[in-house]
Amino acid sequence: MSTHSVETIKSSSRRLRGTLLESLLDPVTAALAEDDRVLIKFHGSYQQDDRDLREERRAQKLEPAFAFMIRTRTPGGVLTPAQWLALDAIARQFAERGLRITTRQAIQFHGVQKRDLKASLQAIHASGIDTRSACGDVNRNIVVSANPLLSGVHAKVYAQAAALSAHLLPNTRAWQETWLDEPAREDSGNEDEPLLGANYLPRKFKIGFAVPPLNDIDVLAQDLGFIAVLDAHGSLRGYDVAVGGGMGASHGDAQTYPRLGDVLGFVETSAVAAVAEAVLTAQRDFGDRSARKHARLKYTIADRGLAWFKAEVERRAGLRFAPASAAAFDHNGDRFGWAVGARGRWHLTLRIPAGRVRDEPGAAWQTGLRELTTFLQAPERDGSPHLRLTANQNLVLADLAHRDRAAIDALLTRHGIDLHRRASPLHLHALACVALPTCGLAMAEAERYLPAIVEHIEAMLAQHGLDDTPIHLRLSGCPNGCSRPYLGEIALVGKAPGRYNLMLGADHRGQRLNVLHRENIDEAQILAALDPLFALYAAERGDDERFGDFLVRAGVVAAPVTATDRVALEEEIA
Ligand code: SRM
Ligand code: SF4
Repeated sequence: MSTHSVETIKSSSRRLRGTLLESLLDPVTAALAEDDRVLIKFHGSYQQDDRDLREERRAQKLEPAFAFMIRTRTPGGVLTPAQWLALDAIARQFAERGLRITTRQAIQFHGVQKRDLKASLQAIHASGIDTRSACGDVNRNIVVSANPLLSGVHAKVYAQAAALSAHLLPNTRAWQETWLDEPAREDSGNEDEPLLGANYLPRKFKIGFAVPPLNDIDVLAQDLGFIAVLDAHGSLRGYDVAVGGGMGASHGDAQTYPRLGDVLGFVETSAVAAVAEAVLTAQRDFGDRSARKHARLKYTIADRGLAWFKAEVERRAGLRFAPASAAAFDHNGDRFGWAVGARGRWHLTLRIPAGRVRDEPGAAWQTGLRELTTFLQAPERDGSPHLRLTANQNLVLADLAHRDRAAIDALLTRHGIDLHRRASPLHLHALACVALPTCGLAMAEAERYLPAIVEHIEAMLAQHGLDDTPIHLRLSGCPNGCSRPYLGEIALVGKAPGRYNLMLGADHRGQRLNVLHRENIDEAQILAALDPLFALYAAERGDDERFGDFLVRAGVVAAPVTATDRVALEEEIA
């Protein structure tokens, strides 16, 4: 079996250093040397080019308008107000499109010039955040249920996730030497990597922690998911462990597909690190390093069998899984507006369309949130007000006093950023990946198309008297699935400019994938396909029956394999 070129680049990189330092200093081009483009991902950055300008630059015989995306490692998306203000300042000084909250609770900056990369990363580091392993063949930013309503348990789960994120970081000091100018040490370029291995993982690896009944992180879309299990008193008892979730697929390639995680069983909280190490190292050793499209854990499990994988994890972790408790999820969206938490502290979930924090006519997202975070860190605030990015690209203001609510509401209204009070349920829950102009893999618009398509579908829902009906809509510019589209009740997956695959029938709990309904259709065809389905739904839906569930019950779409089916399968093999 041949080794993929990325494996060769990793192995000859001196633990992810490559020639990055030389590339950064090369004044002739705004780009990096080819191999360094692969390596910089492990440092939390991507070389991109502005696709809106590609043709123009080509006509002018100029190199593409290269610039860099930077992504933070912010486990659970928790930020202090001071950190938000620091990131906001970096966005204004070095980036082009404000701040972008991602579907993995990170912040991305776009449009950073090569000459500003080092200063940007140093400023991020100075705020107490890093970008290590935010991209690349490593464990990525760990996602955690963001809604702090269940704050006692949530705090414990978050602490465990943050510790695991640190534990699974590579040992290489390439990041510190490249960006912080730290001097090389004796073992530099040859650091021991007992967990990740000298060639790191075969592919990206993603971990998430969910606290039922919330599934706001889509735990079954993670390579490794920990689902909190509470005892009768509401205390954290341990976790059900799910493995092998993933969204990515390629059009026209049946060998690639989205897959929901399989639940292996229950473990106590003390076993989290051992289980994570066992799953990660099993994938390190058995993942397919010859074909990157076939290298995720989901394919390792599909190829070798779930029973084999479970036994392998048990052997490596030195434990036996207990039967899973299969806690029920009720929702994979966010809860918007004010909510009071366990200690009588208040939390406000704001809607940020596609996670983009940038001033727009009528909605001063960036300025408003800057003022708000300045308010949160004022000395007269009590408690520990902070921010939590959600995996649905939204923002929670957490741990606030009741008396501060009115001032916060007024501030949000003044800046026109109180969408959580005004937007339709469709709009509130819609997700869109970045896509054009920065994503090199985009086949169609997503983030920039979101406002228009939401407006069209809202109008159609209103015609059918469904304006207040929550329906989860997800848009991706290509089948890689960065907005987790295959878990949308309605999803549009980019195929070509202006053309999408229409996927229908996921549940709203993140436990059932949708299925392809119409292929490669334009906006008029999308709306024409949805109109009769909304009419049918309005006429025949059961009490509280959700759109995705209705479509499956009514036989409009075939029921795909569900998480419950998988639990039955797991019982069969146990
Ligand atoms: Fe993603 C690649 C953006 C979450 C699956 N993703 C990309 C790249 C880096 C494009 C590239 O490789 O050149 C995109 C950069 C666009 C840009 O201009 O910023 C990109 N992915 C994103 C973000 C920013 C989407 C968003 O709108 O929020 C999310 C950043 C997450 C983070 O903070 O770490 C993002 N990507 C996801 C998710 C959702 C999740 O993790 O919950 C998925 C599906 C889950 C999964 O991994 O299976 C996802 N991204 C992919 C894939 C397909 C992987 C696969 O197994 O096939 C690619 C392409 C690849 O890896 O080859 C990709
Ligand atoms: Fe880019 Fe495709 Fe991911 Fe959208 S889904 S950000 S288009 S890779």
